[in-house]
Amino acid sequence: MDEQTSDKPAKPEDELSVSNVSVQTADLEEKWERFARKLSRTSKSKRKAKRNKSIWNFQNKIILFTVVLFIIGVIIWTLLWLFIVQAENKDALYFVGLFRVANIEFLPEYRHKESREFLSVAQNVQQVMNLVYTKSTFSKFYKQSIVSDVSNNNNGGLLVHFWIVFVVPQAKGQVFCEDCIAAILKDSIQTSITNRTSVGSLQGLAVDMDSIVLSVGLRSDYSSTTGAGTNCIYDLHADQLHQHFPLDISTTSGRMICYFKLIALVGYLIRLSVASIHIEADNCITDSLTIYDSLMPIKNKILYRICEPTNAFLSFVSTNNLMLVTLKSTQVRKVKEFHGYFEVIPQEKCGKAILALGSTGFEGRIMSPYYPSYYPPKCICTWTFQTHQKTLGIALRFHNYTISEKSIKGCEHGWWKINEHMYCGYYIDHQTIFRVASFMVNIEFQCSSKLSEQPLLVEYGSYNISQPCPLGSFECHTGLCIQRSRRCDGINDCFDESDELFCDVPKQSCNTSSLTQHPSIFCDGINDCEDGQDEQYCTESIPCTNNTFKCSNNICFRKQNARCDGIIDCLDRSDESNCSCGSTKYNSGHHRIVGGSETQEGEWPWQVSLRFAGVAYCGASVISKEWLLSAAHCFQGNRLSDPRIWTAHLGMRTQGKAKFVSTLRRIIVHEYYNSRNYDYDVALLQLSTPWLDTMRWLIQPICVPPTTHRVHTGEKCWVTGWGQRQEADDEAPAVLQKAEVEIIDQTLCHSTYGIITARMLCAGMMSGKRDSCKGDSGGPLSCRSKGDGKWFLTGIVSWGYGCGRPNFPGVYTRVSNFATWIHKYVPSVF
Ligand code: 4AZ
Repeated sequence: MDEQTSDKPAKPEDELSVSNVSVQTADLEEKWERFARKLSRTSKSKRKAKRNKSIWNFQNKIILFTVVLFIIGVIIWTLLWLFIVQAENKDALYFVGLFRVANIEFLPEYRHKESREFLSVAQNVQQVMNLVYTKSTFSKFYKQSIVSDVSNNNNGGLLVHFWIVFVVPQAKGQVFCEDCIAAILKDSIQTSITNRTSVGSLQGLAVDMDSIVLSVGLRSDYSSTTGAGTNCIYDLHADQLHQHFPLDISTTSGRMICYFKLIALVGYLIRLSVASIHIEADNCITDSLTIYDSLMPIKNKILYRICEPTNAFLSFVSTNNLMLVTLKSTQVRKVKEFHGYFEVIPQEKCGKAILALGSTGFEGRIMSPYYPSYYPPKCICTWTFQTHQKTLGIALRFHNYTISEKSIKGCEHGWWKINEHMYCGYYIDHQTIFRVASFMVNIEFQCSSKLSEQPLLVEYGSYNISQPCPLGSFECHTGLCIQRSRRCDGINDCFDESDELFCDVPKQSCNTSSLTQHPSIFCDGINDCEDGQDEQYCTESIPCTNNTFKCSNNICFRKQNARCDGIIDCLDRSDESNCSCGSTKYNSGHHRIVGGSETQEGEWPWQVSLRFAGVAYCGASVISKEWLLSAAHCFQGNRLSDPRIWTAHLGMRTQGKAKFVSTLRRIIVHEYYNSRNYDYDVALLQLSTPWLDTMRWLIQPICVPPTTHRVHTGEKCWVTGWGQRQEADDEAPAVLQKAEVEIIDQTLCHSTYGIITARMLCAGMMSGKRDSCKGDSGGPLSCRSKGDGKWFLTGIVSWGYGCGRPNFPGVYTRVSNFATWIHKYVPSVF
């Protein structure tokens, strides 16, 4: 290479020097030739040396060195990124948990993380955990255990909170289940049979097996609680009984993540009271307040989560002398704040022996533990009742709660053992009475939910076993006693409509006073009175004439165009409600096809298809620019309740051709939804993006019926959806289907199905054929008002026995029952 370089024309200065010599005289030629050869040799070696010198000069050396250094840097960085950064960020799995160590006494020094005592006990536990996991099947992936808290507790010894970190290749992440990691710990504990306690030896540590709780943790929680991830972490020790320790936080910008660790005196509990909270309402996706029954954010120890702003006063009680409250907000745009306090309270024993005095009537109250606070899980209460006479039984009046016989499925909201019979409890929106025909009653109540539950209030008293309700009264299915005259009067006095079932009785004889007492039967389109006077003066003659407008409360207004003129004439605003809903450019009356048929574009502009993870799963109805109404059962389950996985497809006839698609911002499932019998099967969905006015030809809201809205047996309505066309048909149609169905008599439906609550209505054909089916759930049952032709969302597809089977009509959520509930979240709808 060097040689070659030397034969090439050299630099211009060298050439110049040789040509200068070549123009000398001829006698000197020989000398010159020798000299020239010598010179050439010398100049060649000189050039070679010079060139070598020019390559290895200082400047080049620096450049070369920098390049080499750069290449080495790139290689090291790539290796680092591949082996360390990637492993840490993407594949680190964090588990957070706790256990009780029975053979170490708590020292006050353990409160200080830098103290020798804390470091010593933490190291001891960490070494034990290292031994356990390095010997386990996951040893290859085990990285470390970190003890984050050591506290005293009401069961004695130490409560140790820890993190376990694994570094796992992405493909193997799935095998790391919480139960597997906890099982390794539990399996390592040597318990002796003679001991008969749950405490065993874990490498010398006396660990209480029953105390072990472990769940997957978040990286953000790990770095915040073990490192310097947040500066908002407080250890708050409370040692004064019943003193209110304020807890207030407010932030206006940035990302907020705060941890309040509340620790009470040993033997006592913590009660957290929430006075107000202002956070984003989106199912705890961006903002949340979480209350844990531990000092670390352990998912399995969550007592309650608040996901929306509230000014309602709520309080929660721990099961031990500690509690963790976390307040998180990932995007603080508006002011986020929390106001409340915590206090130390004594533990309460629940239950007692009660002698029911008096002959009949309610005379005392029993309550859930720590009433009126939400009661914590793991409660057991026992009450024993005795009446004075064997002819008297015990009556229990449950407030907003009911009990019914336990099925094979477990109870979600508490189970009750009453004189050896088992019942499950359910929260509902009215009171119920349960009677036990025995003068001696033993009641055991056990909490069955993992979360804290709404406080329970039960009145008790004795009743006459041979005649539970006073003479002349009717006993509702809810156990309530109502005057016999209130039976079949069109008003749901029993709360479960049992007073309005089997009413195929002669019509009432009405007088002026009965009409004024029950205004809803007046001018409702049904002849309730034998002489028909309740429907007599409703349209043409005085007091309501063609020239007047009839408000919902049956008061007529002397104005012809009172409806939707922007001026409120009726006291109940009924002249200005439902003004921009329930109209379509189509009249479905012209498209009736027996057994279901394809719809036209824009025919059902409120119909929505809900897709879960991209797959059509349920239906819904548009009720405003940003709200939809659907069925609660569509959102039952961990993933199904996450609004981020759903998309709503609006203005669509053929699947995949939606005019407008939006993700969901929020899912509000009715708080009393009962997954056992589909009671309260309703959910409100808020769109992330409201649909625009420009889409109104294909998207329109349907009217939500007011509470007073009555459905009439035999009335024709339409059910629509992309659900299965037949029970056995797995394939769903691409084009929206419609079927005309009729409202079935509630008594008939009740006789068929047994449990038809006041929140349900039946529609279909008793002969079968026309019905909703799987996939239609959450979609609308649309009924057209005879008066103004507007469409009302009378029902929501809920359940049924099969599809289109004779005598088994579809069961729908009775929407008019939820008008107030809807109004609470969507005031603009009415
Ligand atoms: C369902 O599984 C379903 N025939 C919906 C409606 C009916 C039955 C089942 C009523 O979504």
